Amino acid sequence: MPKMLPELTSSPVIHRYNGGAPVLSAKDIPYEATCIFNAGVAKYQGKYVMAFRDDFTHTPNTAAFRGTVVGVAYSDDGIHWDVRKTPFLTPESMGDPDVTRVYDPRITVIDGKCCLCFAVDTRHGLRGGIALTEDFEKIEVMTMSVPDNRNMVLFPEKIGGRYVRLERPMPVYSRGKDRFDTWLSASPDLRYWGDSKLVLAVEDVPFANDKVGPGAPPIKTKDGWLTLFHAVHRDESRGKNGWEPKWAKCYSAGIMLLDLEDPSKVIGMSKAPLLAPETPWEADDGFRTNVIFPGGMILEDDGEVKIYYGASDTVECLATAHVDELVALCKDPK
Ligand code: M1P
Repeated sequence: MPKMLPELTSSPVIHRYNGGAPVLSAKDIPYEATCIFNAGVAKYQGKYVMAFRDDFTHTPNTAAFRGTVVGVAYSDDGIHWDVRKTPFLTPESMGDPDVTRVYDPRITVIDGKCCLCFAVDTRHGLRGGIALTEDFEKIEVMTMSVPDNRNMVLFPEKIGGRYVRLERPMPVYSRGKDRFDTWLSASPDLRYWGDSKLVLAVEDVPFANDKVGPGAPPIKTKDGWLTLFHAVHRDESRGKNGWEPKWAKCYSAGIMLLDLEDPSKVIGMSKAPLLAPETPWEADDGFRTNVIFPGGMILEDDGEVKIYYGASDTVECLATAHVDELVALCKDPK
């Protein structure tokens, strides 16, 4: 039986932009769109850039999705977005007939180069992809993992001379169904990955009983790599929560600090969620309610951290906190 938890709440250090109202949703998209969520966001070439997931269906409020694409939007302030007129990534644009879906993009700028991580469904399993792009029109795929693996995020600089990524492999036989942990791998060139190490296991997180996976690309602080993760709690008594007959999971965002030189070492972690589903967009309306899925984290010059997250697999929202308060949460032993 899954461990039962009281309803989760967000940390008091979190401020939701505009009371939690979305910064991007289907009404903003100039092509077919039903659910806009799980975006990656970065500052690139003087603007904020967002790559977002778009799941579309002809019939609102049903889970009968017809397809998924990744779109792109630009912003001067990280709040108001101009959406490019055509999608960026589609299954067809991946150039591999085995690919059926591409989604959940993350963006990391490394040495001025824009690196994307994304999940790829194929007819032979779920793969994690990493690609370079200069213009968010063309991509150069650097690597595709073996199945099943996804939720990859890249650190924004080489560590010990190597690129480093966090990832969430999905070992269904050996670990028990849907019990997945966060791992780390390193690469000399973004193509060849290895030296894999376990970083964070489900049982290390008091508010998860199902799986934990990487959120946004980490940001560097003097105390360590500040890192968001998604934490999933399953409770079969939850029943209908959204458009499906049953949805028993609750996704919240956790935060931890990883060692600057060896980021496989967790050196601090908040014992409570940073962001838990509370507002109507997060807990009441949408495809799968009770889902917070963080994918973007930007440190501003004044210490504000912008945190972008998908809410209820339906809209994209923004919350902020001060970097010192986030670090303090990770160091608090309570
Ligand atoms: O519906 C919640 C999430 O479900 C999937 O994630 P996971 O790998 O945890 O099963 C993904 O489709 C994710 O995008 C989605 O938010």
